[in-house]
Amino acid sequence: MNLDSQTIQNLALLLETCQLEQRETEKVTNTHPDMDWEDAYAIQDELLRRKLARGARIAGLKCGLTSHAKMKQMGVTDPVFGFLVDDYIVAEGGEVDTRQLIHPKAEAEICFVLKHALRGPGCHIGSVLAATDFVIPGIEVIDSRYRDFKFDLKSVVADNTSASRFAIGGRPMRVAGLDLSTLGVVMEKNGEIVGVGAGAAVLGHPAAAVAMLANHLGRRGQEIPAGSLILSGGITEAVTMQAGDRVQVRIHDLGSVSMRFV
Ligand code: OOG
Ligand code: MG
Repeated sequence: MNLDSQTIQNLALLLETCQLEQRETEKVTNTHPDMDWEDAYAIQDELLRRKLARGARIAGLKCGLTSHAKMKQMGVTDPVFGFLVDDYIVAEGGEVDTRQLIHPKAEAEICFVLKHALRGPGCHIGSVLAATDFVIPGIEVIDSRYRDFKFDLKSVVADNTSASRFAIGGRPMRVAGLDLSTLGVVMEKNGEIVGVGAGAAVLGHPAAAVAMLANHLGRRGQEIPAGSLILSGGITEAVTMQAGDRVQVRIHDLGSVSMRFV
């Protein structure tokens, strides 16, 4: 670690204030070019600590930048991981208030709910499928606190991987008998198709993203608890949303989920 604990607390406070007041900031590596991965996740941990102290509950975990479409869109090379709290939950078909957000974008995701805990290192697609209760379609709304949605990997980790809202819905399905890599995904904005893809867009198989998350947490002495919801990462590019827009994600065999921006 290169940053002291006061600096980590200050940066978490800055990023959370930006989130709560819908303000953009410059990426934290501009002001702290020497920060390392541990510092980045320590800032994210401090953000979580602040939210939990105010009464928020963990609602899930997320993998980000797991598809080539997303990595290319954001100009980065590796997946990142973050958390979701209960304030971020949007009902299936529900409304997202854009006044609470800076510059939201929506993503189509395959989501996992675990029946057993997963503890890395050593997790692979097989361990994830064995621990999965069901998969279900999801929409993640990301809202980077960085100006113009521009960042590098450490900055986006510190900013909890742009997490801001999510909805799940459709038809929960057991994974036995499903081929998650060939599941077709269609994303529509206001009834027009804005993205198409398949599960394999995420690291060849979306369960690979969950395995990476378990291995990442394992290195930090943590696990994915039983019952967790995990967003495995956007299949297609993220799509900008404004008040008045409606987004719908349809996944083969898993039905659809939608939300409206007001
Ligand atoms: C980082 C978060 C990306 C995903 O599903 O790839 C993400 C960002 O692009 O702002 O959530
Ligand atoms: Mg996402």
